[in-house]
Amino acid sequence: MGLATEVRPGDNCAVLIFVKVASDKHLSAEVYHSRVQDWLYGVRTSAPEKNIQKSIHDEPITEAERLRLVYLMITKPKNEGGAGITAKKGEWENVEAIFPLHDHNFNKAWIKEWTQKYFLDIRDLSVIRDRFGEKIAFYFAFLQSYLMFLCFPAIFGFSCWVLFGNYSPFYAVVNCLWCTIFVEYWKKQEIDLAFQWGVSGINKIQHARPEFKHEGEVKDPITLEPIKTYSPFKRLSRQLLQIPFALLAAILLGTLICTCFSIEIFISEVYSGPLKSILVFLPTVILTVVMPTLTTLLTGFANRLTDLENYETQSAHESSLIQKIFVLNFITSYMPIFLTAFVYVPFAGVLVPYLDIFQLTVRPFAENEKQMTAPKTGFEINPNRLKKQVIYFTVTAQIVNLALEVIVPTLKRRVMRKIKEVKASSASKRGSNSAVAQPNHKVNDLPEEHEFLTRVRAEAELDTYDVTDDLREMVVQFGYLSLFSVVWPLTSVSFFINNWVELRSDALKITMENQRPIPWRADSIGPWLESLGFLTWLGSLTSAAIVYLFYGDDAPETSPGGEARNLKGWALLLTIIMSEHIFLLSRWIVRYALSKIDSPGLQRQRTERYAIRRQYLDEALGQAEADRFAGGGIATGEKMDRRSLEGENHREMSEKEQFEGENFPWMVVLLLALMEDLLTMVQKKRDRSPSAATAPRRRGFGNASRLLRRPSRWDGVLLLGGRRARVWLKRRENKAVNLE
Ligand SMILES: [Ca+2]
Repeated sequence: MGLATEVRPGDNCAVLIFVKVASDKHLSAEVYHSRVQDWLYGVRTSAPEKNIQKSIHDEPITEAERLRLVYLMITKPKNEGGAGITAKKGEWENVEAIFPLHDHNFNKAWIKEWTQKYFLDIRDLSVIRDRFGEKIAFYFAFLQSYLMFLCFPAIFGFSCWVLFGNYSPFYAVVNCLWCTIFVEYWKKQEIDLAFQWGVSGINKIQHARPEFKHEGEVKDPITLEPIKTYSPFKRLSRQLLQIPFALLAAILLGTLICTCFSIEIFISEVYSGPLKSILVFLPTVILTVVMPTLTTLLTGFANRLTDLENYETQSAHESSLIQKIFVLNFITSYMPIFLTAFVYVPFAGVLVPYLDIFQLTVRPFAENEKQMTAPKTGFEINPNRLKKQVIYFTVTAQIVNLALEVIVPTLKRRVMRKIKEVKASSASKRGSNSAVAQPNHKVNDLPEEHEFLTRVRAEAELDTYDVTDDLREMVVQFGYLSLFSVVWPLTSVSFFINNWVELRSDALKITMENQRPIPWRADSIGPWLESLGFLTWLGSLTSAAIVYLFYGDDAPETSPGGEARNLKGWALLLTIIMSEHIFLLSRWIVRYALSKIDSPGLQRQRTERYAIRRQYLDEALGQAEADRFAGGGIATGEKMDRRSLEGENHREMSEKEQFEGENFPWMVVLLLALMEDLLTMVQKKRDRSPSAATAPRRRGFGNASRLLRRPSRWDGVLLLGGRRARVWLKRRENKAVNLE
């Protein structure tokens, strides 16, 4: 395979196998091969240099590229030229993990640099890209853009909070608009970064899933290679299982949340017996114990379901899993607030008396009946509950998350290491009579290797890093901003501070808490973009509903004041629908406005395309003619929007549009003349240099042949040769055009 290996003992009877590429030449060949593949799949606009050495010299191999290719060499199936090692699966189940090693000097410098600056710029991002791959770089780019975008709502939210208080309609409108602008901006930014990093359309290069089970094999009609197939109907029927899965998750999690919720209300607002101060924490305890267990269970179930769907490629598998994870997170994160806002506050007066069922459970604690029954007439809804809950989720929960993410794993690791040291020392004390005693590395290691090996053994103990978790965290957080921040406008201030820390703590997490991740490539943040769009849309509905329900709590005559008896269903519905339509309209406007803005990635793309056109035309027509064609007509077709970036179709379309119109006979003449010019020039050129014959010929016809795709009325004309066309035109006595 071209890989060199070294073997050393690891901890716990494990073996460490160090792998590297046997020679620089081999690595260059692999990198070159991958770059050519990128070009063939249209990921790169220009082909790499013919000479391998020169190509590598002009565009040095990044560390991410090298690590990724080595990883692929180890894991690719044997028929694709890899070693076919699949960790923990099949005949390789004894392989625990395959991971690259951290570059500690770089990590230290990197973290130090970050602590000294406030915001990251594009250069910092490209450093991440070169080290950890585009997939992780996209996460940091997203987090960075999100952080920058939070500046405005943080300031605006603060002033709104001071001036208008909570539930301000003005804040709701601006916030909703701001979320829309952010999502649309990020969509554009994502495309732009993909171009700058040369990964646009990377999804076309798929990595096969080793776990994929095929049903049959067919031959590809073009390449004649065997393709493994799986019945799409079977997959669809399994994908449909997602619906009962989502329902099941909603019911399970919903029941849990509802139960805890009602217990909490019962205890805090109805019950007045003994132990009240302790019992108040009961729902929190139930939630913290049962919720993670249930979530883990359901996530495992989602994993199994996605495995069952049996996708051919890694990316399809991943995006299907992400959709399920989003559904789970949506329920666990937002359901409590939804319940408070849309069930408890409007309907509590109706529902609370039914909470009497909990009397049975608290009966042993109560001294007399009076303490357990609700004072039905005097019951009052606690309007602060919603605000308290939002504050809990946007401040407390964020801090807890941060602690769970960074501090707890560090402590855990420290404790584990301590335990291991104690064990090892006691084992060595017991001496040689203990057969299972660990081999003492300190004795066996070569002195010059000892430090390095200790480091590697420590890294082998670490967890693997999954960027999906971090992205999920941010998307869920964005959801609170878009859905509920109208309840408490300071939400974005809290998020701004949290994310500033998050940006650094996540960098720290990758470098210290986890094994170095495989630097995968990606051209976006994946299906999370759709989740963001969905949350923004939903935000336009919930914000409107919340404002309608709660605005002007101080003046009950003018608003429904959040109580069921004052609610008018039709008015609520109208508010929501109006707000949604305004949202759709403003999203359209934002999209249109953003499509007019140029960006560095697009410029680079355009420059590259122009250079390619120039090169071809130069070869075909010579300097002067190339000047004429390379700019001119074609460039007007290059309006930069999403469509044109996603394919070449747009240019063709706009060229077609150019030839539409009443004066088409004139156009025909011009084009036929042009074609003939080209033909003669190509002919001359071919006579002079036989080697350049094929390329210019194809290129020379390029412009004209596209016209052939026009409707049938053109065919008659174009089938004629140049001379006969002239005769035909003369017959029509079109004297206005001078053909000679
Ligand atoms: Ca994080």
